[in-house]
Amino acid sequence: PFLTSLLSNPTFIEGTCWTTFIDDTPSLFSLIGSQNRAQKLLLYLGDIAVNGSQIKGQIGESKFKGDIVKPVLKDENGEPLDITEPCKTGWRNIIVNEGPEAFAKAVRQNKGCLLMDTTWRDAHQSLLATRVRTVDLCEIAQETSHALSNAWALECWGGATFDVAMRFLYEDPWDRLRKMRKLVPNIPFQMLLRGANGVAYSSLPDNAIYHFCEQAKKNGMDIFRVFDALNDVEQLEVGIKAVLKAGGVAEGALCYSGDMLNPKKKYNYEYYMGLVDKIVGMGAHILGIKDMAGVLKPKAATQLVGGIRKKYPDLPIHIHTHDSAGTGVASMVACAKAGADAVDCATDAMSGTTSQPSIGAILASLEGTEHDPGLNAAHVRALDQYWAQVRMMYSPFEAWLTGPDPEVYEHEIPGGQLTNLIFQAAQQGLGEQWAQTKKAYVDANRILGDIVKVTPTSKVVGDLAQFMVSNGLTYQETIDKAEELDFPSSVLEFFEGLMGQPYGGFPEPLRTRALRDRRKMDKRPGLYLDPINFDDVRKKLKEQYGGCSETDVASYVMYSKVFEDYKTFCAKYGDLSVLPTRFFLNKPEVGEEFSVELEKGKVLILKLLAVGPLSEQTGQREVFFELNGEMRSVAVDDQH
Ligand code: 3PY
Ligand code: ZN
Repeated sequence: PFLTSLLSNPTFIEGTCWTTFIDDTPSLFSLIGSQNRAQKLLLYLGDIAVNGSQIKGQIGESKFKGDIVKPVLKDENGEPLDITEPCKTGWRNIIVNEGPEAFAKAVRQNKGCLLMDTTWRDAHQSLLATRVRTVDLCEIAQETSHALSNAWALECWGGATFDVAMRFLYEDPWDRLRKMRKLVPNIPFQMLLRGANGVAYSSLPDNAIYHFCEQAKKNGMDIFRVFDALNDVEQLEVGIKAVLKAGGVAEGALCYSGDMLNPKKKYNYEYYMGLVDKIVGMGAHILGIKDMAGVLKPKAATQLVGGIRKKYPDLPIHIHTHDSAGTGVASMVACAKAGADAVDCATDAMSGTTSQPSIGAILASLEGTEHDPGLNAAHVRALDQYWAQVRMMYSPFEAWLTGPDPEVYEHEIPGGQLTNLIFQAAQQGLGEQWAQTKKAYVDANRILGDIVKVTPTSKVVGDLAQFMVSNGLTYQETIDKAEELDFPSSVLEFFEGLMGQPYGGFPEPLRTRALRDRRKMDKRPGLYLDPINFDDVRKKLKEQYGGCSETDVASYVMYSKVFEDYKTFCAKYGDLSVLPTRFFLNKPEVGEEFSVELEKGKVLILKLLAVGPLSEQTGQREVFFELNGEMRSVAVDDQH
């Protein structure tokens, strides 16, 4: 290819080239680069053609096979809206031009209750195992920038999306953030930060959290919802301080658990109000209430939001919930009426059950009231037409939940985890075991001291529940035999104190019995960890990969092994984020033509021609493609 490129170069043909010609003509190499990329892409497509998709968690093929039809936004005269450029008006302008405090002030002055759309993060994390890819977000980004221009924010990053992007989708999460930002300059972006855990599952050194927030802010993030899975304020403070230092909008969130109106439950109104005081004292710009399991009923919501509003008239309040029990819309409407400034919801096709409540239903419920969110319902519906198709495309990751789970008030399993556990039970064909797991989850939570359950502590409870079911252990037996049992590692890490300190302390003597001679930390874990030496990390990555960006450094610090595996995958298959999802997840039909835009203006027209016979000697098959009109082939190991 290099020779072809050289021989067809006009300067070379003219004969006017001189000795620096090769150095001065980088396009020669870019051609080789794209030829290489094309070959790597064919290798991936060939692999799928022979072996099927290898994406973890995928069951079968997509139910949606055609091309996605893009919606058309119409103006008030029914004419198509010009969306060739992203919309320029929106709440982000205040954050960018005047800063976080001005944003907090402005949203307090706003009359209606604003909406945050979680479709780009929590909705797909809760319904589709976090598998929605960057291309599918970017494809609707420009329309979204217009349709949701008056939204509080798009929740689009952080939580599980960070590691899943690299781990299962072979994408760079930072690249996703930059691409989305370019297409949506007007709506604030919000992310989920797990306090001192960053976007990981246990604590990191403090300087890792500071570095991460600085990079997130620089690459386009605006609002950081910071929580700690045990509501441990010291852990929470690490995250809030890091966001403030980075110049972001800090939304300090309390995690709502149990039922504060039930006197038998551990977490009551006074407990939550105490947390609010501490969060405000840390300098958070916004107060978040994070109802991760969807157990905040309307009456409790009214009292809690009302109480906070009365005590802190200038504090913006933002509520997050899940619709697991089907009460999400009623609760969010109650929050709006009680004085919340913003509530969370998701596009209809990606809402309900373990996801957020429906945006359409909340809009209709608040329409014409003093809490009207100020969005164009027709435009919101237009976006939903797109998402209905995308959801079908990701059908291989569905847990096929059929309706609300009224038992959520008992087991308190967070939305995302509930889907995961159902998915696992269904995959193993263990319908009856699912009921057992839910019951064991309740027992496991009691054994651990009725803790707040959300990533990562929800995993501790889930792991203990599955451990009890698979070993046939009752509540009492688990406690009595603690000294002999080999508890799951997450349970031991929790007992060690690696996830912070639970409210009311660890259950004793269980903790001591389970830990045996392992350490016990009674202060926040960050105080025991050595700071990251960033220069060492930069040097290591440069040596290993010939170069590294500051966001690579942040990825490596958060998830070293996942980052290395991702780089190994890219070295083999290239950057697959440009491949349409249909062909990322499914084998192309023989003879069907499709295109992939490697980068702006570099489009490959592809066609699968045939899959060759199995070679007994090599165990491989040759797969034939047409690439921009030329025949190409790749040899693929047959894994059957
Ligand atoms: C996460 O931590 O990813 C969550 O969504 C918790 O609710
Ligand atoms: Zn959530």
